[in-house]
Amino acid sequence: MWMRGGTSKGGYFLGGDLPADAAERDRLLLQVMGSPDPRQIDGMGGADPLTSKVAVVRKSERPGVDVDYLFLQVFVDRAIVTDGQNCGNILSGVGPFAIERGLVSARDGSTDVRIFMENTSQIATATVQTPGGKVSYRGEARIDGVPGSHAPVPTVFEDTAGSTCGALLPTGNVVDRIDGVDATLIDNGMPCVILRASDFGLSGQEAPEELEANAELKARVEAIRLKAGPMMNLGGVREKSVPKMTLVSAARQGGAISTRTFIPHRCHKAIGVLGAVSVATACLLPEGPAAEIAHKGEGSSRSMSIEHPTGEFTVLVDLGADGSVRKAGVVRTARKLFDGYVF
Ligand code: NQM
Repeated sequence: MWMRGGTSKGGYFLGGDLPADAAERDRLLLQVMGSPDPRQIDGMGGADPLTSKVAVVRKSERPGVDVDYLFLQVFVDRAIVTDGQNCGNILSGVGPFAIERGLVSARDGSTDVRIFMENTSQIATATVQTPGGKVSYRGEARIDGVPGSHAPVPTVFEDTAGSTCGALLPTGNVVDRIDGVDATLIDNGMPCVILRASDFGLSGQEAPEELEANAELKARVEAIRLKAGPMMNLGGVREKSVPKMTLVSAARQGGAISTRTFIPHRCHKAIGVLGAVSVATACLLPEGPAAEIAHKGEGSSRSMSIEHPTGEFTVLVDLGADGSVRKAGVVRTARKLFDGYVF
């Protein structure tokens, strides 16, 4: 099934329909997407990392969990398929897909789907609109980066700290200095390196195309990323899609902060879901490139609006008594686009 999940798009497969052997599965998925090729002309991929994504879903045998979801990023111009990152946007289609395929029975009204995210061994709960026991994609929810309105898929994440890096702040520091610039190395669901846009001579309001055309900037950011990877317990990251590199500046639209994110080589048109959760968390640290300019709000439940190139992304965070983020909630939408065979 091909679905839009949040601001991303990809193929959703039942685990049993794909080869059990990972190398064989990856070879097949490269062919399905048409990779490696910058245009992905011979496959289903949309020539952008955000449209070259795969969800592998199966019924879960874990207690209290409905389905297991493995996310795979199929690189566009390289023959790489990686499970080294999670994806909260593609996650938004997993609940609807699981119901459509009969892995979860829907109730009349809305149905909570508990999803084990295999990439990070964590659980998300997504609420799918199911009037009359059938998935409905129609609704009034709007998310920036997607035209029109659709049924909301509210999703809650708990205990995402250190999802891939083992700790929220894998170096134990709130700020590290790499290549002469301050960086917050953080993982609250997605390994991210938070940098000041101004340290690269940028306003932070540049369009993604302008940033992608800036070869000197990309080389500097990649050099920092290659050093940050091992510091974040990710090992060598030359062939990995993490960490993501987020350049922050002061919010311009009344939000908490403004962002431009390299994921890691193309610049995101918006921001990833767990990427946004990690940035929101960085805003609430005692110091660092994000915390020093963020509008942090007040109280134990906060709405953090993360501005990005095509609008904003609101992350609702619940804080524990020590001020750390315990729970994060987001609203996404998803849409079934196509169901059939891919040759
Ligand atoms: O951070 C893009 C996306 C993502 C990932 C990326 C995502 C997340 O927008 O949870 O959603 O950073 O690779 O789909």
